[in-house]
Amino acid sequence: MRERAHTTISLISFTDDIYCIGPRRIAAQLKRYGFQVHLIFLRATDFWGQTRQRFQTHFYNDDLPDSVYQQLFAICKDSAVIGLSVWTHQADQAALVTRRLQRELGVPVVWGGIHPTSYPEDAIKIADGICLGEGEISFLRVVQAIDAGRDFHHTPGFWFRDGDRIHRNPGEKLVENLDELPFMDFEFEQHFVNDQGALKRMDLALMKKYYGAKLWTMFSQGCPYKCTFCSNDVLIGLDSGYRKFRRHSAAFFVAEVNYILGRYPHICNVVIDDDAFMFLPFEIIQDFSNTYKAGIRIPFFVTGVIPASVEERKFEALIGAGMVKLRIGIQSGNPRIMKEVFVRPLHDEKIFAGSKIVHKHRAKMAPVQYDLIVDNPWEHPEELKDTLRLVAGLKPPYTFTINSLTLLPGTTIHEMGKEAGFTNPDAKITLASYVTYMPTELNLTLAFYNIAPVPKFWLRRVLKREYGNRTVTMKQYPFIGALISVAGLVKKVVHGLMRRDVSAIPRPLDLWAGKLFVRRPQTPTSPAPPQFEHCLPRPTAIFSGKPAPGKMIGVAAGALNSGQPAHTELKVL
Ligand code: B12
Ligand code: SF4
Repeated sequence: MRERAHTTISLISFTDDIYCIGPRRIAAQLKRYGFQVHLIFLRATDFWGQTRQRFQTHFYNDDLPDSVYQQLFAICKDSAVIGLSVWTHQADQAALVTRRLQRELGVPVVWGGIHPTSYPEDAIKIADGICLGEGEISFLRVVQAIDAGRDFHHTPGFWFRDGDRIHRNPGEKLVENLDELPFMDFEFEQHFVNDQGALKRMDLALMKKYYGAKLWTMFSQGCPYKCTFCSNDVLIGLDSGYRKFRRHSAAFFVAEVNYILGRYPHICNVVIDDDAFMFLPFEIIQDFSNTYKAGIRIPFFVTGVIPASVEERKFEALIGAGMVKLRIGIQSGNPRIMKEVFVRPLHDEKIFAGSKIVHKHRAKMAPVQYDLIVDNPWEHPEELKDTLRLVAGLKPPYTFTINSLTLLPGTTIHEMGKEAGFTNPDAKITLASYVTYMPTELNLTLAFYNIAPVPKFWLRRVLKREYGNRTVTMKQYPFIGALISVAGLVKKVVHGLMRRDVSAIPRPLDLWAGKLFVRRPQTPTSPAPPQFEHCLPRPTAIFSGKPAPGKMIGVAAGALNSGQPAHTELKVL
């Protein structure tokens, strides 16, 4: 490994939070090989931004003010390549930023993330190159080639535009053992955040404001299913290896979380956002639980619970280790929709079993969060009533996330929608496409369960009533919808706090809630165990400009687990 303290890469994220597991991993990987990385959170939102978003029904892909562009150019000006991490609802903004960067700086601007992976033919029209699938290895190869002055257009895992030609290179091999990756980059000295219209260098105060109190991470990647609406459908189409479980060891997971907790004393919840965590074999979950309990001791939330994977002994092991919340994907209670439209098994008996286990442990657990999908153009209201029947049979306490079905380009359901005439090429995908469901009587009755079980007389009335052909033709009640959303949110927050779960609370209020209700124990300040020392972030220079070879330069490196920056010296080769 050669030190290359002088070559800089800028990475830009468009998410409104700054959790960003993918960009942080890519940044850490490049730093590991001695490159300087600027990580820029271009669209981070503060408390008011998040609050507005919850109640907004229209989102606009507005451009950035010119002052932000000037700051962005100043940060990126010495970069050898600029990488943007793009999701589908961010694609228009990413296109505007890409064009400005290309015009102003004249360096390759590449896209990675789920959008270019799902919709490469569209993305390559704008970006100079796109990364399909995971980028830790392939992007490193591109950067190394650019740095060495070699041709990078044939790098596996990437497509590149080269004049009129497009090089569609084969895929890169997936990283089998996730422990080979470095810890996520949490060294904020070279991170920048859009703080209400000004790009500022990150510091602890800004980290608190935009990251908040929950650490968003993953233990495993992969899912055995291939639901037609999910991005896994795209990934598995790209490489069947995405179906396979790949994971960290429990020891790696604990060492990485402790490295982050050591730097950020305000974090008080861990969110494990795997696709299918509960599908891991019991022995692995047990080892995870024992290692977590011994090493971390703060509450955690598991999001990836597919009903088929519900097993009491797995739940019990995790609850014993500090799991305070879980999220189960139901999606629909109708067998035809599940089988023919979503292509996903319906295991209602497992859902009921899961709800019973959580009910049994309700003194330790926040209400279980179930995911549902509505506004499905293939679903007749009579079929949506099956979802209502299923929900009515669940044991409280619970909450629901009701998503509006979004036909994402690249997925099988998008193709099905095209054939059925349900897609509109002119309609933009924005955040509202997912979160703003139609306030119809059936949807609102489902949403009411967020507050309390629906009274029997109302349930009987709704189940008996004829709603015509398609859900979207039902009468709408937007005001009642807003009231139900607010009441549901209040319930989520209050119940969560009682169980030391701050996941429903917007940043930075979660910090205060965490201080009062979670009271995180002291994190050991020892460095990572010897077997993971190589995963710790490498020191990075925080100067701009090119030092002469052979010169010793001062660098700030996050002092491992001390929460303080330390100074070491790095020789420029
Ligand atoms: C964690 C997560 C969240 C978290 C954290 C978000 C964050 N800022 O990181 C939260 C809960 C906040 C979230 C919210 C939402 N999410 Co989300 N989320 C995920 C999840 C489960 C994991 C993402 C992740 O970190 N993966 C692990 C990393 C390692 O992979 P990665 O990010 O893809 O990055 C790799 C590659 O893509 C590539 N790469 C990424 N960036 C770059 C950049 C460059 C330059 C290069 C070269 C490579 C590269 O290399 C990376 C490392 O291998 C994914 C599903 C999934 N399994 O990926 C959905 C997913 C990203 N979410 C999705 C959606 C739709 C949403 C919501 C709209 C849901 C909703 N109903 O509200 C919101 C949007 C929030 C907002 N306001 O914008 C969709 C996006 C679909 C799409 N086509 O855009 C996904 C794919 C789930 C799905 N439906 O299939 N989400
Ligand atoms: S089970 Fe969940 S993560 Fe897996 S393919 Fe289906 S929606 Fe995606």
